[in-house]
Amino acid sequence: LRRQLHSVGIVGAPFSRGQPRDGVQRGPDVIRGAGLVRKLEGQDCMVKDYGNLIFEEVSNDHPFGTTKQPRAVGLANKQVADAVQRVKNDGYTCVMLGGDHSLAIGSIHGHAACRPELSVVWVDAHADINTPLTSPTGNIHGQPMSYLIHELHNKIPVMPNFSWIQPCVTAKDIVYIGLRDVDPEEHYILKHLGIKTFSMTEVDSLGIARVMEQTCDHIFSKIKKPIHLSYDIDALDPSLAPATGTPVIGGLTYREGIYITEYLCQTGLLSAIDIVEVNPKLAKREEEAQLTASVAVDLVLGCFGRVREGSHRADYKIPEP
Ligand code: 5AB
Ligand code: MN
Ligand code: MN
Ligand code: MN
Repeated sequence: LRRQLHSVGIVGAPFSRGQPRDGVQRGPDVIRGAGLVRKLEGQDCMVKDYGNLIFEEVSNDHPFGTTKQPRAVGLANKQVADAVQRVKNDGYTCVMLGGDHSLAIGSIHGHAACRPELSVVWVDAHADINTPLTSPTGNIHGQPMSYLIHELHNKIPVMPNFSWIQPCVTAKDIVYIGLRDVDPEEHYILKHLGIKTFSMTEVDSLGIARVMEQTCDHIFSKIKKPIHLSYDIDALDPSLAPATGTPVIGGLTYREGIYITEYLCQTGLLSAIDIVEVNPKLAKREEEAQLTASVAVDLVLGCFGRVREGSHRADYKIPEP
């Protein structure tokens, strides 16, 4: 088996203002601390770590309607978009380590600036497609997709520090996997736009292998577009990923979670990846934080050629006595 070589550009986004819980800004450092770079290099990836972005405090960031901290979220996402664009222009597959899931706004926006024809695979317990006007919480981490979809453009109010955001994906180029906690308004939006979804019910009925076949049939129906994989760690069952802000029982198993990454890797079209919502501060014990971070690392490794059958270098020879 010949192993493909990958070049990986890592951007840390230590940001938490898209939701109320402290600690998710430590995600990038705990994921690195679980050996991300060393393990990627150990599977022959060429890795450049661009370090963490530095986000300024935003004062007087009062709610816009019910939407919380719009100025901080808008500004941070502009920085993420610029960083992702740079990583793509440097020729790497981009890995954005969050931080909360509001950061997908910037990550997908920056990616789309370099790859205008992309598809999005969103792996999450939640659909994160509330508009500012449907959101039951006002937390922007439950809204990122709504800002990015052309078909929702006329439903989005203009918010402070959001004016740079232009919709850049089409409803038919999006697939959801792992859904099990969708707000009624979000469910309407998903059905109304005809977005392809594989909730946990479909994962149960089809099995993850057929879910991934059908995912790729859907996103590659016409041309082979680059893939943006946005992976919320809460897609996984809370027994595997307890250190996260909005855990939901009944999630993906470790094997299903990893299978998604292995399958997308072998398409050769993975172009940018988000790993978000790892919050070590919400672990009940240190082991829970470690477990969540190490599972996050395994997801990234799966995206870059790790296969469970094992692998070897193309030039390997059995030593002779
Ligand atoms: B996450 C909820 N739908 O809009 C909302 O973790 C939860 O990035 C959003 O998927 C969960 O606040 C956001 C109730
Ligand atoms: Mn989620
Ligand atoms: Mn999410
Ligand atoms: Mn969450």
